[in-house]
Amino acid sequence: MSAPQATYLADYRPPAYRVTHTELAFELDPSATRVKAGLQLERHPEYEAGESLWLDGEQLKLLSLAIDGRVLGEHEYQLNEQGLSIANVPERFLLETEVEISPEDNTALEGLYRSGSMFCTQCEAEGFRRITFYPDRPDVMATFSTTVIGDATRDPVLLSNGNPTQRGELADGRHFVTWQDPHPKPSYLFALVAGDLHRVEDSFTTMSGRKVALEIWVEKENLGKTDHAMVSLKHAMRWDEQTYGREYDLDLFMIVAVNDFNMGAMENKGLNIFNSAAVLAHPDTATDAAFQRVESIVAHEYFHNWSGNRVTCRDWFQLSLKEGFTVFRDQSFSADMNSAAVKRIEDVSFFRTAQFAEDAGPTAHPVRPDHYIQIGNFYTLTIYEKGAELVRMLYHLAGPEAFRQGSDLYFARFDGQAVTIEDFVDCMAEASGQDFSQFMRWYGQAGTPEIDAHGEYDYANAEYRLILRQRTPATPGQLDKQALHIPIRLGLVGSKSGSDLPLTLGGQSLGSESVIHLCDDEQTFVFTDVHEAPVVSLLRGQSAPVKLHMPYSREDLAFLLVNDSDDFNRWDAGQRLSMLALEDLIAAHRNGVEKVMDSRLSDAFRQLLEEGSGDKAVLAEMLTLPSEAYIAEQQIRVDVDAIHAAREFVRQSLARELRDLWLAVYQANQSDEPYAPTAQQVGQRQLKNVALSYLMSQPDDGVVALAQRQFEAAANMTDVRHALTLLVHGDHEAVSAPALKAFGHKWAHDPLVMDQWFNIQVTRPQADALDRVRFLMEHPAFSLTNPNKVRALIGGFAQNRINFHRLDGEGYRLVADVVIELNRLNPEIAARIITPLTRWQRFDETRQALMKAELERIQAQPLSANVYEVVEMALA
Ligand code: B3K
Ligand code: ZN
Repeated sequence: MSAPQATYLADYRPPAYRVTHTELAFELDPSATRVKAGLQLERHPEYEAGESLWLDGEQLKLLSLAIDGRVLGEHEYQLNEQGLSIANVPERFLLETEVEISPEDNTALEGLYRSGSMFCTQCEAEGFRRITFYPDRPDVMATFSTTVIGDATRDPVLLSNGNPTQRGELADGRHFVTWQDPHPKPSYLFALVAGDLHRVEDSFTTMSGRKVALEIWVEKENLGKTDHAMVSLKHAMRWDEQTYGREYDLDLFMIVAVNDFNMGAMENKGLNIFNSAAVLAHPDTATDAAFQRVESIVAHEYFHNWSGNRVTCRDWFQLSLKEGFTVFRDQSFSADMNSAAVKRIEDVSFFRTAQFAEDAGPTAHPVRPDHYIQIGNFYTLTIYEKGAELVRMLYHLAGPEAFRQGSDLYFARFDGQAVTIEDFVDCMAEASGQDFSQFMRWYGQAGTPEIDAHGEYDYANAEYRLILRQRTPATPGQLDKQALHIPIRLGLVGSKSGSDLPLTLGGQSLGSESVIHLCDDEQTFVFTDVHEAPVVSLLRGQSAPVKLHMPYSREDLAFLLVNDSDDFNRWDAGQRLSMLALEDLIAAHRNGVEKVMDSRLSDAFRQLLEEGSGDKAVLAEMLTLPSEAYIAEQQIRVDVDAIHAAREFVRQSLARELRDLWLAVYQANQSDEPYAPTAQQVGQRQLKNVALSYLMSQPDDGVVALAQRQFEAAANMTDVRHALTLLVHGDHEAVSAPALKAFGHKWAHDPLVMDQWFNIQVTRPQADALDRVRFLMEHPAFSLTNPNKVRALIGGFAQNRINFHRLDGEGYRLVADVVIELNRLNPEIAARIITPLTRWQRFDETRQALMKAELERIQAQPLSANVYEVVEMALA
């Protein structure tokens, strides 16, 4: 096998031929689907006559090929594994092809495939080339007309993009529907779904008074689980009108739920296809977190209709143009629908853990990479989450009004076009009158910038000097980094008054909170007229995706935890205070010294519990310790065992010392209100369950009985699952074994609940977790071809830090075995499941050697381009 080739941003050239219109006809059959395509092609003015035509095509059986009605002989074109080239083509012509494909053999879940008895598609990024020969690149935008022919009994429902214009019966029990999509789109937004589906209908009246039909299509047994997605969709449609002035543009918007799906969902024009886990929700089967995920993903895909579909990417290097912007949009939407502070805390703790780790590892890449082997590997946290942080910084730099003007300009200027990240940022610069040229470096430079901060208060002159230094660590292929434009939102909190002091900088009054701009390697900011010793509250709301090093004392942190006017920074102060205590305990564990709990941390927690707080969800977040993964991210050399031991020690100390308070909180937050996923209810459940977690880390019979009662009596999955998890993750076999069994029995028919059942078992800290994974892989509800199952069981296990990192290497071996198996079946999922192994350099020598050996074992196999690329990067 020859090594897969890289594609470079610098090599971009416009397509030689554009498609102005595409006519498709599918004759569906599980093993032999026929696809006829008619493409109206036209030479791009930049190219000379005689330029040959290239069409992408993979795993297609070519049956016929004609130009302007004339069938081409075999010598008139060249066919290889990647596609088809034709040398002498006219300036404008009709190309007709017919191919055969086999959906049932498609386990990669890209192109046209089967999920259960349905036919469905996934074309982003390069799946359309597995359906027909086509210039499968986002800068080729065409109108589509699609006729789907299926068996009337097997496929009563036949869907594609746009509006249905014709339907009818055919001979042999077949029928057809023709769909017209009037909006020019790239091939990656094409979709087709067929099967025995049932619809839930609603409608939405747009701001200009047009009535849009809304349909959610599911398999019959899921008909009761669509309400939340429908409500979320209508909220998202209204929000996009109010916030961005964007109105929906077809008469019909459809969502389909599919069980086998590589990602969360896909924004195909007018026909979004969803992983069933990202659209179905019912209080009995889905947790609060799942409800919130449905709301945000439904919104995300809907928002793509403008940020991605109407205005799309010129090439896949610009992926963050649509993803970063759309994540920012869905985050803002969720913040408006729920508690904004909690949403920010959740998003930041996620990206500080997972995206920072990616940016510090061997697969680190810029938000706009300059090369890739498999674009499917670049749907990453960096493209999505860091990309969203860059848009968030632009939003704050421009200010809300100019940002809105910039986005209006962007949508108006580039509607129907495929554009670049510069085009977007230029609109923001134009609308705000600001210069974002230095800011653009964020898109080209990988790695998380680190800021070393230091403050001095000069009492005599009433001055506070803040010294900031920035550095971005070297990343693979990028050794030297340039200074970035880093906006830092801050306040000075009076150490006596506990309130924000007025800020004066360079003689200018800035109010009680401001943003300073760190653009050089080092800068000093002198605040004058500071008449009280301040504690600086830096990087409020995580105003930039950076690591901030500030030598806060524990007293300062305890002070900010109580007094900061910014909820996010109160939470962050608590996290920092916990980290200081944890670092001491990690050192003690390593040195074999007795562990002593930091009383300042217990006091801070006691104060939080006694005072309560307006927002229960914020309080719950403040009472939650940094995760083991986050703690690991703060260490140069990760000590898996010491981290686990230290964190457990803190949890148990807090449980013991504050037992009565936890119990009081647990009892005060019971409720018999009917379930609703409102911010208020979610916060209350979260707080109650945090209290139960602490109680269960120092359990007695009474506490175990509480958890057992919650498991048995709760009327919603959030509480049931939480109680079951605590029972299974503790040593309460006598209670947990029957509970687990009863749960598995009760929900055996529901794949999404069984995923949770798998996940709970393989994330338990006990040493038998690995045996359970092996055992559960044989369970009838498990399947290696279903990505949700693989994520729940194998992905879940890889998050189980102490067991995945077992010193006998068996955890690594198990994951590598699965990668090798999945490499054949589903390369995209294989390349994702391998991620934890790629972080080998962060661990001790023994673990490094074990992880590396597994990567080398994978490398020695015949590999898909996806897995090949990741393994090469990891071992480079
Ligand atoms: N745009 C899709 C990504 C699908 C890519 C799969 N290889 C999901 C989303 O971001 O909305
Ligand atoms: Zn997206």
